[in-house]
Amino acid sequence: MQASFPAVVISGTGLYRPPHVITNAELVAAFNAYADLQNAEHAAAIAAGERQPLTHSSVEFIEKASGIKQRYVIDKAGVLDPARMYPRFEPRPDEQLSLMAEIAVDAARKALAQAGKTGADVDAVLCSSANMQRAYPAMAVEIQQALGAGGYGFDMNVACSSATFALEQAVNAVRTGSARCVLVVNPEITSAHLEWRDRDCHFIFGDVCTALIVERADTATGADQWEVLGTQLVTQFSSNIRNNFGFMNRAEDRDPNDRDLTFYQEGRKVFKDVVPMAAAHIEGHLAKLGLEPTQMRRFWLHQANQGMNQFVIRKLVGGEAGSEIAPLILDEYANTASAGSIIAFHHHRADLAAGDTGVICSFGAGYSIGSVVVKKR
Ligand code: CO8
Repeated sequence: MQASFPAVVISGTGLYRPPHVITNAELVAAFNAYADLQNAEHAAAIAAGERQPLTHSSVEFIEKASGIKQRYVIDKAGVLDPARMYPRFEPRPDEQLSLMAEIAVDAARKALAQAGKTGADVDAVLCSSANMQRAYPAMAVEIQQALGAGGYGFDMNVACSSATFALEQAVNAVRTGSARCVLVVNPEITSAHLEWRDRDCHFIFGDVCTALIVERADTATGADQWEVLGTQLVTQFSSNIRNNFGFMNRAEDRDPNDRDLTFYQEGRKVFKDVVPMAAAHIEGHLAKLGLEPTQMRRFWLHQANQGMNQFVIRKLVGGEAGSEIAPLILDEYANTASAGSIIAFHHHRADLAAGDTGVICSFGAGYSIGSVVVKKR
């Protein structure tokens, strides 16, 4: 006999958007100033053929290769300082809310307001992000306390798939009764893991935080409810997107500036791998639910690269990324790791009608792909 589970809905989303914008022109100017400084400092070694000069970046390349036009960041001055090239965050005392929890609480309050709930209604908090500010105590537990939530909280990391993987945990927790109302937050302070001094990737990421409320349909009172019809996750090991930063670095006598201690990738290989994997994953998931890609009103896809989404959506439905069927937000936000597909869902769902269906889908390091099929109630 098959167990019957209660219907589960996403009843609210929230977005924290940092106060500062860095345009591609500003980014490239800072990178080129940094490259000139480096080349001047190492002029003798370059002249002796012992070192390669750094080459300038270009706005045209960035827009053509990625579709990114700007990004939001929490600290702009540190990133654009050619003598620094990474953000500057003040350390906070243990008694003060940490930066990651602060942006998570901001996004969470907006999602709660949309769902017509307060922190006291929440009985599980999943803080799921590509990077955690500290090892412990869990960020989720700090966020739980700040919101006055009950139950339990834990952190998760599945890189750019952190949000969809957390959504599955949240849906299952509500379905099986271990929680009634779950807050999923994805604080992505990607500016701190990006190597802004590397021309190949300095344009990729932006900071943001998204939040989602997942609850039983019979407790939901918000005006905008999305029933979760199904979730499907897959992982397959690859080192093509990697960051070796970790708690053992000190014991390894590593230089904190070693290149592999921030984000690095084989971008071309990733691009080639993701398109067939993501399209097949979505198709397979929909088939299990007895649905066809062409029946979907919308695909809220991971936001890393315009061309990548173009290929995925053409393969699935013959449509265009950037159109109504697969909205793009990366021109404005850049790649915000796990938050990208959730930002797309946050900004681009109001025009759908009751009964309309769509797919939220992430693609990330791991590799990892997570899809969540939803239906407007
Ligand atoms: N300015 C000017 N020129 C540049 C610059 C720059 N900033 N950077 C590189 N170039 C030059 C290169 O030196 C190269 O020159 P040459 O041809 O003379 O050697 C030329 O431009 C082309 O360089 P690339 O081959 O590196 O450029 P690409 O066209 O591949 O574009 C991208 C680079 C945009 C990074 C692209 O590879 C990409 O987006 N790849 C997809 C991976 C991705 O999106 N990563 C983002 C982070 S990870 C993530 O979000 C998850 C992704 C999916 C995971 C998969 C799950 C299954």
